[in-house]
Amino acid sequence: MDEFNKIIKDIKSLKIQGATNIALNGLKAMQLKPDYKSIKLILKTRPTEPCLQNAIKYAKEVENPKISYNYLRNMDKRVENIASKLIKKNSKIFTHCHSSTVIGALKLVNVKFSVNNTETRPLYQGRKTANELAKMGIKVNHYVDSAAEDAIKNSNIILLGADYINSEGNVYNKIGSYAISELAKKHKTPLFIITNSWKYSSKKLKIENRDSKEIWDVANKNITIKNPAFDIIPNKNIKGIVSELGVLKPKKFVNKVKKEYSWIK
Ligand code: RUB
Repeated sequence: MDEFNKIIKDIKSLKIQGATNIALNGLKAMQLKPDYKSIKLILKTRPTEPCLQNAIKYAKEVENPKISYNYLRNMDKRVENIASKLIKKNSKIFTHCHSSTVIGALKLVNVKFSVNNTETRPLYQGRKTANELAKMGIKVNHYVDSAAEDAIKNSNIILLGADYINSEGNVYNKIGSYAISELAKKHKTPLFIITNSWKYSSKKLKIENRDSKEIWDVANKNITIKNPAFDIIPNKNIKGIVSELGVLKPKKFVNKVKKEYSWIK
């Protein structure tokens, strides 16, 4: 299999996952095959990913995927730097799934803290998060998804990534994020979204429904497996969106993105 098709396959299977990594690898694929049909194929890999869509749009505008790639990486470095400052000594941080931006921010924190995280069924991206943090010497308490309330009760801040932020400032992230945000509200635990602003889109994107086999390869006509990849965190459950534009309330974030990046539709 050539390198282009391997990237496509790895994004589709979630070997490459997380909005930022999907966009960066999408740009690598675009560099290999910049023709119209190949770009269409790249965009189709994960339909609920504005970061990929915006990164490709920018690459087309500047006629160079590498420039877009570097822009996105630098933007994420700025986000991580700002987010790392939210963490106080002995913080107990809750996170879900695997966000490279959240992990990048935690890498920069130089006070002691611990992490509570959920395994993230069906594909266990939470294990990836736990392993990466543990390798950095960070103590992790790892929970099944249904123990999210316990994990949140034992946390004093919640950091989640984002896949898509819509024009109301509602945030689409890995399935389970909505329930987490409701628990955050119930326990008065501040929830921050750590993200670059290319996750924004004013378009109405559908939530991707993934292969049922990821959950259970069962053959029974009376059982239908539902496998939505994401759900929606309402803006009112979000304390702040931390991006390269600063720490902002969701609606202010949207207004600022519209001003800074008028080409993002
Ligand atoms: C990953 C996920 C991450 C966001 C942000 O879902 O929900 O929180 O994509 O990631 P999936 P990042 O595993 O289905 O891709 O901060 O790396 O952009």
